This record gives sequence, C-alpha cells and structure tokens, in this order.
Amino acid sequence: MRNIFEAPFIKEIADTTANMYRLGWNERNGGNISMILDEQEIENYLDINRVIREIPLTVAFPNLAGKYFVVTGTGKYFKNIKDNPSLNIGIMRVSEDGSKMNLLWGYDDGGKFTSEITMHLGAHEKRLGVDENHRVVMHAHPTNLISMTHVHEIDDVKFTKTLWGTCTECIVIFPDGVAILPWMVSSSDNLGLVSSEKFKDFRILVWALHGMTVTGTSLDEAFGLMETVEKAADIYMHIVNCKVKSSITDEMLRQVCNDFHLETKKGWL
Ligand code: 2HA
Ligand code: ZN
Repeated sequence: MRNIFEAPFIKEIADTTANMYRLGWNERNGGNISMILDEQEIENYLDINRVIREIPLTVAFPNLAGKYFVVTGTGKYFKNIKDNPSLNIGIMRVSEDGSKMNLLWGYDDGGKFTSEITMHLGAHEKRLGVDENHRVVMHAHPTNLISMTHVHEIDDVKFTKTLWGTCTECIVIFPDGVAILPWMVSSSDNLGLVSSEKFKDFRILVWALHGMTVTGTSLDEAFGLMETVEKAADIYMHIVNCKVKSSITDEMLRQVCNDFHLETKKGWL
C-alpha cells in the first residue's frame, strides 16, 4: 500500500481548503467540500474492503450506491485540514441501498461528514445526470457574495444579470447563470433537497444571507467558478452606491455570447 497522506487527491483537497481559508471564505467551521473518487484511484492507498464504521444518512441516495467520496467533516475547520487531513476529512463509499456511508479512512476522532451532506449528495446526483464528468461540490461563505444578498433582489435572472454586468469575463465563465434561494435554515434536509433541484440546471447556487455552492469536474474548476462570482460580487459592492457612468448592456452581453459561442438560458438576454 502507498502512503495515503501523499495521495494527489488528499494533497489537492488540503491545498484547496487552505487557499479558501486564506481568501476568507471559510471562517471557523464554515463551508464544506465533497469530491467523487474512482475505485482505481484509491485502492493503491487503502483496503476498500475494510469498513471502519457505518454512518447513517438522513436521506437515502440509492442512485449513488457504490460511489466513493472524500468529504470534509462536520465541525471541522478548513484551516486545519492541511496539517491533519485524517482528523478533518473522510473517505467513504455509499452503501448498496444508499442509506449509509461506509467509512474507509479518516474522521479519526469519531467524527462524520458535513452537516450539509444531503445538499452535497443531492447535487452530485443531479449534476451526474447532466454531466458524466462531474466530480466536485464546494460550499463556502465569501464575504462580498453574502453582502450582495443583503442588498440585491433574490431572483435567478436579476441576480445573474447583475453579476454578468460587473465585468466582461463573467458571462464567459458562467453563461449558464446563477441560481439563488431565499434564506432557509442551514444544514437541513429541506434546504438540501430544494437545492438539489436547482443543480439540474445550474452549477452555481447562492443561499441568501449564507453563502454559495459551486460544482465542477475538478476542484480547480469549482474553485474558479467561486472566485469569479465572488470577484463580481466584490465589484458590485464597490459600485452599488456610486454614480455609475458606464455599464455592460444586454447588447454587449449578446456580442460576447456570439464571439465566444456561448449558450445562456432561453429568454435571459
Ligand atoms: O459547515 O457551512 O452551511 C458549516 C456550514 C453550514
Ligand atoms: Zn455554510
């Protein structure tokens, strides 16, 4: 067996979470990440037949049975993952009936997966339905994005168009737009299930007065979506109370879409 602490997927999660912490997106235990792993990717590093513990889920996901995930732990701090990955993250396989997670590695202190697990597994299920290369769900609390939800209308089209309007690259990075949900109690199955529905059509979901969840085929891709949305929200918060003299119009957005061959949602432009 190879040393799992040197596995590329552990190193990548550790580096990404440290970076997110450094950017101020993941205070205390804020935020969570889950990533699909291939069996071939992990069997060099751990015995996939040795289940340490079974951890029940509150919502079953039979469509994900047999899939492997690395998931950040509930109550754990992103800033601590790099120095102690096996305490702060876990590797699991979804049980045959989809009602449990079989722990194969990690959560050394008896811990378990993030409190947002229903949203994570629901998002994985829905994104896999539209993109077989989908792998990552990433949730964080970026300051400008949360600030924006205090002062902006909570509406998918209006919120997306404000973000697209802040700087020209936005529509290039997320032509499929941003979904936004009004405030709801966090870490609940209800929020998880309502959120999952949004991931049928979107890679980016904002929770008003809470934060943002993004999905992607890699940690880099998900991170890139998050930093682009947060950058746009930062610009918005800088200009919202200024006398604006120049803006990106729908016609300009249409020109970008033509030149870059981008598809946005029907009727949004
Ligand atoms: O993990 O971010 O949404 C703590 C949270 C809950
Ligand atoms: Zn959160």
